[in-house]
Amino acid sequence: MACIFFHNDGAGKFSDVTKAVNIRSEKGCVGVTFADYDHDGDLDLYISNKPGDAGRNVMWRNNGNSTFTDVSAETAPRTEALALAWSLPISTTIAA
Ligand SMILES: [Ca+2]
Repeated sequence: MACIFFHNDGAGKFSDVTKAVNIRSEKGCVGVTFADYDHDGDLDLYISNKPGDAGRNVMWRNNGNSTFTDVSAETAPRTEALALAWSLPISTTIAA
């Protein structure tokens, strides 16, 4: 199953913006995780794909302009893991 990126219009409707945000949809998508890995204030995206011939897992950097860039080669180890957990640096403070 391909990943589809939906935009919430704020009025209860969603639209498919997968191509507009530059997310390449690979077959076998099984999970997604959002986090701000580079601490620039924009949520980045990690997509886990089905292991095997379905495709590789991909780390997408949020460019801050409604598009994403594949930064897997620079950031994420090549893995066939089905899920990803993010951790915050110990020095990070979470506002209540
Ligand atoms: Ca970010």
